[in-house]
Amino acid sequence: MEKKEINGHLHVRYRRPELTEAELKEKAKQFFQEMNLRRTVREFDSRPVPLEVMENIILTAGTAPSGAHKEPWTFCLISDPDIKKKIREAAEEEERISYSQRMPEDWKADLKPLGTDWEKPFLEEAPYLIVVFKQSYGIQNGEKIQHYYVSESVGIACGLLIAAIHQCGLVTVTHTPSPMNFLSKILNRPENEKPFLLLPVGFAKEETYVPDLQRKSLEEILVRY
Ligand code: IYR
Repeated sequence: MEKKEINGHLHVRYRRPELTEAELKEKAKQFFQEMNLRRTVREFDSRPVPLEVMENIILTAGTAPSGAHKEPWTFCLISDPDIKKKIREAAEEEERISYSQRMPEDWKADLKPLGTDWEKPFLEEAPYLIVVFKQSYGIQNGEKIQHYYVSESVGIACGLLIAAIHQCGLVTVTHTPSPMNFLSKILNRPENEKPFLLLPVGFAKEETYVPDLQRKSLEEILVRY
């Protein structure tokens, strides 16, 4: 590998394949069409997923860019039915209060088309749960180390995680029970880690229906200068 010292730090030569214009257009279109098939799914099949697949999905999430390359994330992978049960029970307890007392009527009206409620059977039915934690700071040799743009970095990592889940034919739902501190307790996470996102992962149930949603058009999301 070609290496070079720049400002006293070793750098490695970086190259990407040179594509023709036609190949470039085709690749961009294909990737969009594939990602456009992604849907949030809340119903899971009991078919198991190999652990190796989950490990590669998490490795993919870990390729995300992060502030000063501090990689301020921890991914907890749960297959233990007892832990899944504990998480479901705690999440449903919070959600029951949210739906009955905390969420304003407007919010509940916005969720009507999605058909969500306080019940979260998917937290036990999916073969795996991934709980993503953001590290507000790091710990190295017992010393605190500064992390930067933590939510942005972990948010991007979750985007890659979701893309990786989708491209191997699996499904997920980005679940954010609120408040989420019960996850730190159940999973016994250290003080520097805060729960960020909970994602059940598995195959979609054989006959699954998702809301008939439309995405915004290019003209609605793109401003040309
Ligand atoms: N956290 C709740 C409510 C909820 C909120 C939004 I915004 C959603 O897009 C979906 C659900 C729940 O998980 O049901």
